[in-house]
Amino acid sequence: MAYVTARLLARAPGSGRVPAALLSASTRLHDGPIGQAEAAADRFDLTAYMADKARRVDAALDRAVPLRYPEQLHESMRYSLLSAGKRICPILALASCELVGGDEATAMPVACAVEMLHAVSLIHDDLPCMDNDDLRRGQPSNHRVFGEGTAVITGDALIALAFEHVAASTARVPADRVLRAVAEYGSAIGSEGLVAGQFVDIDSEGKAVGVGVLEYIHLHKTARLLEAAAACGVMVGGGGDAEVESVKRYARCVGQLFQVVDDILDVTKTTEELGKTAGKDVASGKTTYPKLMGLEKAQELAQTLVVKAEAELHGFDRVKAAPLRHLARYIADRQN
Ligand code: GRG
Repeated sequence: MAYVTARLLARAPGSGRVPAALLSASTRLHDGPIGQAEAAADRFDLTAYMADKARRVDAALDRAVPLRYPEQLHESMRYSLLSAGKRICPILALASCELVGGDEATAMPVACAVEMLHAVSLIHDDLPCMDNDDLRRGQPSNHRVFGEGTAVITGDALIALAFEHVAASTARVPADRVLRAVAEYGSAIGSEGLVAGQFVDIDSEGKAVGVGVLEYIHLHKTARLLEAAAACGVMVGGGGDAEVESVKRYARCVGQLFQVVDDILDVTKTTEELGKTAGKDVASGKTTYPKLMGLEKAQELAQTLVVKAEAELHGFDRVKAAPLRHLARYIADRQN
């Protein structure tokens, strides 16, 4: 989706980076000349940042789930949790903590917890009674390796561990903040969060749904967990209520953006370019943004969501906000 940044940010041809001088007014904190640190923030290397954070999250997840008795259950937990994902939720938690001046170690337990919850949602989503998918992250899905019963209780164990991990491993954070983070994750995955999105999705199968229902599904299935990750990062990092609300609105835009882009790629890319079956949504009759509003309007919606996401970061330090600003652009620009 190069057109998103091309139109929004007037990216210099061939540079692959956004020169500070070319940033649109909406992405600037102030109208004066920007300083060296801010110019560096605009040249931010998101790929290196994400690789570095993902490596540390993986090491922390590895420590959080040692292979102990009963071995097969813990092997199953580790199989899904440590498989190669993008780690967007945990990175969002760490970046949000650092946005408000907290350090990485403080947010690592909430970062690990959100990846555990994300892993549960993928394990359960792949089950024959749900999406019935045999492949996940390029390897056989959990139930194909460990069996359906083990896949279900692996999810149960990971949910319990996620909450235990936040409560027991978050260090040097006032207890009321940890408690708020626990409540945030509970609300994010519950019957008005992720589970609600999944329920409405299943319930809508085979029915003609409008934009309102489509949006409800994506805001609950995808955006809600991202919102919670960002919110918990700010909570343990010492941020105030207004900062929590800003990052939640940012993450909500990013979550919706992720889905709009997914739908657009399905109809604009080949199977080779995507690395998964292109045109699957159309073939299965799935309701998508391009189907409901047309490709051009869906592309406009993606652009609007990037602008809205970035606008939520305007009140924060530009340098500290660089990872989140570039993450939104990365999600808009991804090609597969
Ligand atoms: C109680 C946690 C819990 C869940 C039960 C099954 C279920 C309810 C919800 C399913 C939610 C679901 C599968 C949402 C999709 C979210 C999403 C955008 C997944 C795509 O993730 P990738 O492929 O992730 O971008 P990785 O981590 O592989 O990079």
